[in-house]
Amino acid sequence: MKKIAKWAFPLFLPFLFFSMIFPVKGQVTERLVFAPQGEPKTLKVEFSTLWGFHPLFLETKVINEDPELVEIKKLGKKELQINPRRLEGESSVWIGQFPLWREIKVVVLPSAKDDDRDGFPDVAELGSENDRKVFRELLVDIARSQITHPSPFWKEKDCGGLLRFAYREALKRHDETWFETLGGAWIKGQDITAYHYPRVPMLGVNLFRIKARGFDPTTVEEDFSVFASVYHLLAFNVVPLGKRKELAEKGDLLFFFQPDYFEMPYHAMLYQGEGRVIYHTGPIDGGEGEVRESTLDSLAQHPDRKWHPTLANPSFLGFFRWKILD
Ligand SMILES: [Ca+2]
Repeated sequence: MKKIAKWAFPLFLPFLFFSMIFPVKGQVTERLVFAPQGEPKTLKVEFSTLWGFHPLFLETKVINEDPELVEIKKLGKKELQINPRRLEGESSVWIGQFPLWREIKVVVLPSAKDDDRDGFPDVAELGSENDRKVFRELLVDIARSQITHPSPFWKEKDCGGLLRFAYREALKRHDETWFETLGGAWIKGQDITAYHYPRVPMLGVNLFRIKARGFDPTTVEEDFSVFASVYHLLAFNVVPLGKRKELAEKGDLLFFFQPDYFEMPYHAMLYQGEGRVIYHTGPIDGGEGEVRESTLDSLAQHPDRKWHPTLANPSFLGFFRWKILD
């Protein structure tokens, strides 16, 4: 008996020590279901030792497999808050205390809400003032960068093509890879926070609406497209602001309708703010044309009156705002 005690005692101490440090039991909810932008959920994380209490010293580790789907905040030692963002989808969150890991399946249901009835799902619109500001600045900066550093990835060289390109690029995450693919010199820009192309809530890569009807999640593939002509941009992707320049902000658009140019009767320009515009000329004399900057004042002096951005010109349809900004 004495002999046993002799070797058991030195073993018992480390056992006691480790049994207070490492968990043998971990309990968390297995599945959480959210609506997009729904209320965050707080959940208890219960890890316990052989003795039934919370392990000493060890921190609870969290691995979030898809931070674009949900955000996670630690609230003290035993609680987590899971907050759905804007995307719909499924992922896993792993909660661990060495050597135990527990998986929580997280499901964020799609949201077909279109409260402002503009045909765009509200989750794909830019809800925060800061995101709208960042998007407007990126849109203009990206369009302007095409004057000096045309991107090899911009293929559709016309006025609508410039707008679609700048719009798509502005919604991306602007990391180093992005700068490289854009080509040329670039000052590091900001990102919008709501989501990042190509993971646009409900729409994915089909950014532009091409059909007139209310938002229907079952017909997204038919109603939205990666391509939209200038007519489609005008008809389904923007809201009118009127013809007075005081109503327009950086990143808004100007549209013209000139039925004489029967192949391309609609023309669009991007408003840079402070009376300046930027646009692609469309094909000129058999060439592909170019990106140009101008001002509302000099357009108003254009020899062809149909380009005058004035109240009196019926070919000038006015200023317009992207629906995701409205
Ligand atoms: Ca909407």
